[in-house]
This record gives sequence, C-alpha cells and structure tokens, in this order.
Amino acid sequence: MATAESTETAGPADTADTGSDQDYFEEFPVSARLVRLNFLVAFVALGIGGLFGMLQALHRTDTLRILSSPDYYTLLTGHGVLLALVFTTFFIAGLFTWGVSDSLGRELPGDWISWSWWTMMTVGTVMATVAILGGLIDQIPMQADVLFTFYVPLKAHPVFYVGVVLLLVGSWVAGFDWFRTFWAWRKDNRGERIPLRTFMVLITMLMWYLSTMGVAVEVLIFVLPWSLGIFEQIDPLLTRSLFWFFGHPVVYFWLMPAYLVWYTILPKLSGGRLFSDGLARIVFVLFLLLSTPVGFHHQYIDPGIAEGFKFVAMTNTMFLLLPSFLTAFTVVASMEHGARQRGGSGYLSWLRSLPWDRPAFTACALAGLLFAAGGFSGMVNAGMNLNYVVHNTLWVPGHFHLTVGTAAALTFMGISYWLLPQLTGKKLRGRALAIIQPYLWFLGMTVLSNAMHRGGLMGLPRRTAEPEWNLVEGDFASGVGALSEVQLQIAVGGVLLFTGVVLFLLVMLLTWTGRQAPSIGVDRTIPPALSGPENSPRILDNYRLWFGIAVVLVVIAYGIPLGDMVADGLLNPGSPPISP
Ligand code: CU1
Repeated sequence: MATAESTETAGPADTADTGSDQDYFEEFPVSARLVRLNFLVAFVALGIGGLFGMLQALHRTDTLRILSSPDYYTLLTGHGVLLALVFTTFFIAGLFTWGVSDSLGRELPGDWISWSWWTMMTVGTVMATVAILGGLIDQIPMQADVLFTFYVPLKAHPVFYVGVVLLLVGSWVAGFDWFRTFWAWRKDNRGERIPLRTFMVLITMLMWYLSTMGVAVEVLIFVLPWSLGIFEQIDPLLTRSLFWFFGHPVVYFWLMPAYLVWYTILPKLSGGRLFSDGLARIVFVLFLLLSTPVGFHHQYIDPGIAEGFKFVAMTNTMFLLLPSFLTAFTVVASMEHGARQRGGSGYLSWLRSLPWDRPAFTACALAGLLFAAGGFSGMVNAGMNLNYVVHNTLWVPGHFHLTVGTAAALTFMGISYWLLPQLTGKKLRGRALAIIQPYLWFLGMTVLSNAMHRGGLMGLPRRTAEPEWNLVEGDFASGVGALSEVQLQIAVGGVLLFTGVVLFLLVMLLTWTGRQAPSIGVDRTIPPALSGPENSPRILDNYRLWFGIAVVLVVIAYGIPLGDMVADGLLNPGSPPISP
C-alpha cells in the first residue's frame, strides 16, 4: 500500500507495504471474521443496554414508571455491565484485531487460540447477563443486582462473577493474540519502528494487564469464593480498593482505543494527516505510566486509607491531564491540516471546510468536543476537596456519560460507519440516518449530561430508583422548579440517546444484510504523519522499559495501603453478605 503521499514526506505510512489494493476483508479474511464476530456481540449489548438506560431515565424522573424499584436496580446493573464492560470490550477487541492486522499487513494466526478468546468472552457475557436478568425473570433462580461496580457486601449469584472472570481472561488471551502477531512481524522486520496502530494496541494491553490484576485478585481470591459460601465474611475496603485499582484504568481502556481512532483515522477523514507520530506515542506511554496509580481518587470518602496516599493519587490524576491536553492539541492540529488541504482558511473558519456530512468524521469530532467537557467535570471529581461536594451525586454519572458514553461510545459507533463496509464488502446503507445519528447523540448527551451535572449540584443522589426521594432532596436543596426542569431534561436526553442507538443499529443491520458490492468506495490507506516516527525517539518503542516503570509507580502508590488493609483484614474478618 505505498501511498502517493509517502513520496512527498520522509515518514513511512502506518500501513505495511503489502502492495495490495484489495479490500480489508479480502486481504485478511480470518481477522475480518474475528472483527465481525466481536462487533456483533458489541452491537447486541449496545441495543439491550441502551434500552435499559432509557427505561431508567424515565423511571427515576417519574416520567414513565413501568418498573418496580427492585427491577430498577436490575436494569441499572444490566445497563452498566452491558455498555461499560461488554459493548466496550468487544468493540475494542474487534478494533484492535483490525488495527494490528491492517497496520502489520499480517493475519492473526486464526488457530484455536484466536477463536478461544472470543468464545470465552461470549460465554462469560451470556453467563453474567443471564444472572442479571434473573432479577427480572422468576424462572431464572439467580440475581446479580450489584451494579457494574459489584461492591461487596452486595452479593450476586456466583454465575455472575464467573461470567465476569471469563470476559476478563478472554481479553487477556486476545492481548496475547495481538502480541504474538506482532512478535511474528518483528522477526521479519528487525530494527523497524512499530507501526503506530500496533504500538497503541500493545501499550493499551500492557496497561490492561497491569490494572486488571486488581479486579482479578478481587474476584478470584475474595468475591467468588465468598459468593460460593467457601468463607462467610469479606472485607469491603480491601475489595473496593482492588476494584478501583482496575476501575480507573478501565476508563483508559475505553479511551485509548478512541484515541487510536482519533490519531490514525480521524486525520484522514478530515482530509489530512496526523500532525505528529511522536506526540501520539508519548501520549500512550504516559497513559501506561499514570493510569493505574490513581485509583484512590474514587475513594476519597472511604475511611481506612491514609490521606497521604489519597493525595498521591490526586497528584497523579492531575498529571494525567497532560496526555489529554497533548491529544487535544495534536488531534485538532491534524484536523486543521485536513481542513486547509480541503481549501479551508482563516483562524477558525477552516472549521467549515471539514466534512460535516461524513458520519464517521462527525461522530469522532463531536465525541472529542464533549470529551473536553467531560475532562473538566473530571477535574472536579479528582480534586480531594471538590470531590466531597459531588461524591455519590448524579454529577458523577453525568461525567462518565461524557467520557465512556460519548468520547468512547460515539467514536466507536462513528468509526463503524467507516469500518463495517471494509469488513463485509458491502456498501453503507441508510446513509441519511447515519448522517443524523452523531448530531442526535451529541444533542441527547448535552441535554442529559448537563442536567445530571446540575442535578448533582442540587444534591440529587446517584443509584436511586425513587423519584419521590429525589424530590424531597431536591426541595431541600434548591426548590422544585429547577429540579423538575432537570428531571425533564434527563428524561428527554434518555429518549434522544436511545433513538440514537436505534438509528445506529438500523444502519448496521441494513448494511450488514445488504448485498456485496464490487466496490465499496472506501479508501483504506492511512496516510503517513506530517512528523513521522523518524522524528520520534526510538526509546518510546521500548515497551518493556515503560511497563517496568509503570509497575514501580503502582508499587509506590499501592504497596503500603494495600499491605495495611490485608494486615487489618486478618484481625477484622469483615462483613457478612447482604442480598439486595
Ligand atoms: Cu477515575
């Protein structure tokens, strides 16, 4: 795939030179099949999880109450698990499979290991979903109304935890699959720079291996044996801390794939090229270093953790803003370059020259815009003093609907408009719907998230089913008028967002079930960066070094407090289970 552009710059493209002008699914049939299977599960989860979200928004705002209160928590768990854990993980697995195979110019091995990880993740998802739905359906003798954070002593049926473990282990094996594809490429390409997309996948997975250790220990050593009745009591503080050891980095597990799209595909969709390959690599290395030693910023209110370690977590969190600011700069610079290639000019009027009628572009650009807002509310969450004001209020879900719910989810939906034709050999159908969909999502999320933030400042609690209780709290805080306006906006936002999910799934269904076309009309080459890898230090590719430093930082941030908790737990065995 030698591009014309590579002759006019020094930098090589982020695509191996295969000399092929085939479509992706023809060149890599095995990888394409894997990607399609992952996207299939992701889209089913998105549909169910999205529906649950709308029903919750209508229930807790007293707009439409067809749920009992216990069922509200079942749907809340389903919404969180199916969207934040299942939709994301499967979509990312598909995206990474595409990114590695396409940028290395190499198929995944496609042996039993390649199929085992998808199978494991899918079986795990079905198990966890069945356990959750047991809360709604009398015929299923299980429940898992423990929300996606599954805090103990709330206790779910063991099948739920086994399902979560399978999803997790499957993702580890998937990472191994990408690493071994890379190692095979390395044998034939000694001394070459790691292609950018593969570099991003490997760094993200190293971050994932490090951070999932927390939740793996939590579930396998503590929660699962406890839910099986092997021991009776459990330590809430220790298990929460292990959860958040994983729970903050999981945010970056959602975002780094969105960044992969913004750095490598968005510049091309804008009509230009990535501004700097080196900055992109630095950003990913910083995420590997800083994503994990920050989890205590979710536990400022928890007793039993020394303030000093909370302060370390806060400082590291604020350092994490740096790679996000670097990303904002690099991505906007790349978009501006694209706009100027398309004839744009002026200080800001180049914005008009961007392809706002291209759904993949619009989705990524709008996702980035709302992510900036999410970053600002995230700074409030991360500040030890301000956190006390918003902790456990609706502000927090308002924040993460901008990050995972838009920066990640809208980017994933948007890039599907570009990827699905390449994966199936079919032209995008329902294009008019696809053009509207990102704008609808943007509008719905602006309304919903703004109202959630405002509601949080009024004292509306999160994780509550009862509108009456919300009203009492709201009255107390700032009067019924403002509160009912906020409630209405949450209901309207929820309906708009679910409509956005339906439009997206409709376009996917129409496209997927269409006939194969001789030409899908998508150019899949990724142009080289303006400042290519030859300008970025080679040490950035030394992922073993960065992983080693990341481990040291985690030991500094977590070693003493976790050690204290374990020692304490030996004296105080903890809490008996509570069945919701
Ligand atoms: Cu966090």
